[in-house]
Amino acid sequence: MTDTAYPPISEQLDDLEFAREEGRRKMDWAAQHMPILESVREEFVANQPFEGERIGMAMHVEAKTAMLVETLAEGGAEVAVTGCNPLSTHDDVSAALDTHENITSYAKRGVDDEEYYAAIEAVIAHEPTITVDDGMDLVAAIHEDYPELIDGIVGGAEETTTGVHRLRAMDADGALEYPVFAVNDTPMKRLFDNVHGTGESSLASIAMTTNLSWAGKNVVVAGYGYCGKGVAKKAAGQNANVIVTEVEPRRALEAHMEGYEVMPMAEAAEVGDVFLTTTGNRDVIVEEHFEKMQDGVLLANAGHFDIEIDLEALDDLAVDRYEARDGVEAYELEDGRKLNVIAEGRLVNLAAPVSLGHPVEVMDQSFGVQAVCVREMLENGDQYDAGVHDVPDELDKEIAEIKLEAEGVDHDSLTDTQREYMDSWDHGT
Ligand code: RBV
Repeated sequence: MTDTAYPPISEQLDDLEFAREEGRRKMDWAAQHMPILESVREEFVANQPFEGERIGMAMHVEAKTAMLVETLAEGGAEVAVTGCNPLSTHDDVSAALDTHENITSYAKRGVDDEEYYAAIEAVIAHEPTITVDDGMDLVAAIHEDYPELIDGIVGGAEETTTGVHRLRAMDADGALEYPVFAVNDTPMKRLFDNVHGTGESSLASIAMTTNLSWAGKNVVVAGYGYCGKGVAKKAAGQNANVIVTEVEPRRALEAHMEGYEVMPMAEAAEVGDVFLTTTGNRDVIVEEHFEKMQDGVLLANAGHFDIEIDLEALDDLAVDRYEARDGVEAYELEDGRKLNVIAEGRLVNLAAPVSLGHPVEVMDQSFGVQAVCVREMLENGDQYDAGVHDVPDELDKEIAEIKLEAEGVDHDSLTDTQREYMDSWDHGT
């Protein structure tokens, strides 16, 4: 079944040698700032925990992800990888990965829907025993089109909020037929990747793409989950006036008590200068909002899929449409207002031409958890039934300890007396 119609990246690029060198240079830089993966990799190289396994991956194929892919391959796995977003792949990194004897990379930037899914199928044709997803496209394609492979799959791991959300819905329907770790839901992922990673990289990508300032702007953050919190905090730190929209009453209250303005999108639409969606839901900014927006606003999305801003409706309203800058599409309305959409409404921190994804340090943490989850699934897979599983807390702590040690940060431990106290119920006043 490994004979696939869709070719690896090495067969798709003109100047392959140059691409490989550039990709390797990006990976070398990332590697210098990824002490967790370095430590895990040393362990994997010594113990070869993945020998004989085939790992299928659909992730944002850029330099940091490449270090995860290599770490798994160095641990003995045969890895087939493709992208999880049509615009987030770095072709040079994909090409550099594809030179590894244990790795085949199908990821390519700018693919259309057909090529995107052909590449997913090419990964599946390797008959993976483990899947690592960012957004659940691999799990979905296997269940829908290749159910005969499920028996051979030990388990999987899922990187992102949207993927875990989809998996839980699938699990609730009784449709998920192998175990998958919810990597996104660990403290090491949520508290750092979702908050700091999304916050820093989304704002940096928008600033670099537009060359505009945050100071004094009204920045509307849709959704106050972990990602929204990060975006709001970092925007406030850049001297923006932050407005939050939220549907969940406790989160709305939390944003209010953090000092942000909270209001419905219908009101925020009138005053916002920049709109950034982080909800994971569809139709967050729609026609009635476009109609009220000021001339020149920026619209961007930091959620996994490009469904939060209704671009079809915006296109219908527009009398003209043109590329105002690299990564910025201006939609001109009948009354002359221009609304600027960044990165086609796709995951802005990865999909704009200048985007580099989350900072290296946070991805080291997230991918450290991914790596030990794959190890756990292979060592103890029989302990996990089909369905979504929380990552064992000890694994998450293991990654935190490696990072603290690398940073030279020492911390306290419980004494025996303290541990006993915390475990008992009979201490009163
Ligand atoms: N993400 N990956 C990167 N490789 O540069 N940046 C962000 C990268 C992940 C992040 O963990 C998030 O959960 C997911 O992308 C959304 O698709």
